[in-house]
Amino acid sequence: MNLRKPLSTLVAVTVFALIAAVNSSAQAAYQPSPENLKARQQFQDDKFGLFIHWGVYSVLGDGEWVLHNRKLKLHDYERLPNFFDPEKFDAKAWVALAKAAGMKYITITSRHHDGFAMFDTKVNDWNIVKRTPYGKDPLKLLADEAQKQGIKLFFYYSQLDWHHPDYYPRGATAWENGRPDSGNFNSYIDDFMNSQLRELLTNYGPIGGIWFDGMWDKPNADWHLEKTYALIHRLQPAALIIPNHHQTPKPGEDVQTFERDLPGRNTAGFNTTYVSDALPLESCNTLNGSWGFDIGDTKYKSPEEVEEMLVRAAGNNANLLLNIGPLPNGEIQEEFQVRLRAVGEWLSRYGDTIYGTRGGPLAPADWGVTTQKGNKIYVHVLKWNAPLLALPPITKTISGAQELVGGTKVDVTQSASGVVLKLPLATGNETDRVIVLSVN
Ligand code: FHN
Repeated sequence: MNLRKPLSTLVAVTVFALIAAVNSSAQAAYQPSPENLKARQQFQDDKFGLFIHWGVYSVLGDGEWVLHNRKLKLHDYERLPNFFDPEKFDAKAWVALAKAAGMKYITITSRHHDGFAMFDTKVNDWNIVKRTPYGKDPLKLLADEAQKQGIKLFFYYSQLDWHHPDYYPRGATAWENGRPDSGNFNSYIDDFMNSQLRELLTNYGPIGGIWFDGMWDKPNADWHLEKTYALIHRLQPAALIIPNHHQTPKPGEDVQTFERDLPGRNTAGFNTTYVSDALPLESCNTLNGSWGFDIGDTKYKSPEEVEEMLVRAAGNNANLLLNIGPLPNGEIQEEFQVRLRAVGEWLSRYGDTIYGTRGGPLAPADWGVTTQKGNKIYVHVLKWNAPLLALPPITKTISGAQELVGGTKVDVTQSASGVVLKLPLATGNETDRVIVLSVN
């Protein structure tokens, strides 16, 4: 008898079960406040957010990693803020654009891996107010405007820092950029980073939360997460902690996020395949191919592609956080605006099947996904041209089925072995044919 396969399978299953148990007990040790739990639900209802990568790197039009990718010395990079003068920045227009796109929250880089603060920090002078001719705090303007227009604002915060001397020992992305070969990592976190976070959680009104990134640079370091997370939850109990560390969720975290992937897929190669069944989920992606402004990137996704991403995210019980990189002068380029508005127009018709829903009863598949809300199941047919669609069994009894658009009745047969829908003819240009099932 060949014992090898069953044994290795057994080992894998046991290891997986152990990891899952450790994760869920770690999460269980953290008791979110009632405000936090409410904010999580609201976050899940919101479904669609605007991600913004904007910093002094935008001046070079070569993405937010330009400092690292060109292996620049810090004293050269430090010239950049002198050219950053976003005189066209209009917080009102940015927030209005997000709203026109049907987005319910904005997540903006308060600082990226270059460590440059896009806000008025008093902790050091490597920031927009002290170093640029602009001299103002765009995050404050944005926070006030977001508050006014009723949309939530989250701050992306890079834990990785290519500029601060105390980010030492350096991590996987280190290169010789002119920093001293010494530094105090504990002080970097406790004195510097936590003080900046305190500013972000104190000076900008109620914020949606903090979106962390960069821990993957030093995965084995002690990041004092407990202390940082407690600080955030103490200052604003409803603020959500969303860590992009690509690992299984840790105590104190409120949302599990996936970069350029639907939950559990890991086509990107750096995401975990573990998917929390307790936390809200989010998947982020770019509207072209870049996060920060890249002058040569014209790989814009069409509105239909974005709509499909959003629908597939919702069917996977996740939000979509869609990124744009504004220009250094503060404008959002026309190509982004046109696409975002088109998605918003589509959402004005299809939004009911997305906002406020949770992943539906059927596993997402190539043909499409399901979402659900109250006594409705929304069958989102994304890729299926045959007249009949056979689905796995649905436990609830279906009392009626109709097309979302037009309301035409749809023939449905339900049995213990599954559900068959007689689909309306595709017109050829619909992103998503939605069949609404009424269930008891
Ligand atoms: O290195 C960053 C990258 O620049 C960008 O901010 C993305 C957004 O999810 N996250 C990092 C890589 O994981």
